[in-house]
Amino acid sequence: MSDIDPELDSVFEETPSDHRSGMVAVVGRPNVGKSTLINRILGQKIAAVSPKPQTTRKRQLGIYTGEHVQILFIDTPGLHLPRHKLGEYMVKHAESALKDADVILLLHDVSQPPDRGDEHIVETLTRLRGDTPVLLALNKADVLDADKKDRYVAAHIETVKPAQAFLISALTGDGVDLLLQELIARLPFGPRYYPAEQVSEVNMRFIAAETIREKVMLYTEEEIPHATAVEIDSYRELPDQTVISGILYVERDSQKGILIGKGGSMIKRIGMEARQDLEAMTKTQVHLDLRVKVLQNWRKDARLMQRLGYNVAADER
Ligand SMILES: Nc1nc2c(ncn2[C@@H]2O[C@H](COP(=O)(O)OP(=O)(O)OP(=O)(O)O)[C@@H](O)[C@H]2O)c(=O)[nH]1
Ligand SMILES: [Mg+2]
Repeated sequence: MSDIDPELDSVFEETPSDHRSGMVAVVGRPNVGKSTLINRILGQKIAAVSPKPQTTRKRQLGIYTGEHVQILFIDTPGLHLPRHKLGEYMVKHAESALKDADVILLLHDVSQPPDRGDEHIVETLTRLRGDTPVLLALNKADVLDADKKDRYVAAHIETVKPAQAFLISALTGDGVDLLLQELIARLPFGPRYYPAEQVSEVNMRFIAAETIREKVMLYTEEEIPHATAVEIDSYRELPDQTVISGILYVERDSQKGILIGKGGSMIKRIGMEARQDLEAMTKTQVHLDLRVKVLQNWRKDARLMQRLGYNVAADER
């Protein structure tokens, strides 16, 4: 057997000499729009998005390929002060991305003035970034009041002191092209690591689980979105249909009742919305069967977390 994968070899061969590539870690507080921005740049949805903080739970690769560039975006969980093992795991994942990056893209919500939380992020960056340049994207410009604009922009820039700052809206796309051009200019020359068509590294099982979890984040309240984990126990691709069965784990009996809803109304809604998204993604008919189970306090138990795909030991880098 040859050491060189002939397909991989041909991918590298096509790379022109002025080709740039590298890793951009997208970091910031929860809910600032990191996943929305990556979905926007890639032109398709690879990451779960919701109005609730702490939607993203682990690092996730998003691959942007142009004729002369390949950017490996790392979507990260929001940096926050953890209250349980899952939170610690999430922050660890975000922090590890900083160490691997060629460029750090820090997102702030510019519609709010900077506060103590933003300063905490800057302290984390100072501690971990080494010599890596930090670009600041001031996101949610679409909801920034005109009379506050100059003041808030200046205050955020003063807090971070980035190499460069950009006013953008991940939601509308305003300012995103300019930001992308600057990110590209800052990457080193290097090969195309992944085939041009590939936008992420995760498999359909993970995407199915995240799609279901996103609906839980969207439609449930208080602790439930954060206390839910999704496990796909069966994923079968038949000629023109996909049969998926998933288990939603919560931490307590009371949460189970709410997640199921009156007469099953909540779990039915989650299932229906997730099924529609998955049908669009797989371009097949999808049969989705969901059950809800209790795993007492799984967010505080490293072993249970590991079972649910939050593998603390193996993911540490
Ligand atoms: N108005 C406005 N809303 C935005 C913008 N970008 C993101 N949002 C909204 O902000 C919320 C959070 O977006 P996410 O992309 O999930 O944020 P995140 O930073 O990935 O959050 P975590 O994964 O929890 O850390 C969602 O409701 C988005 O629709 C923007 O540019 N303008
Ligand atoms: Mg996110």
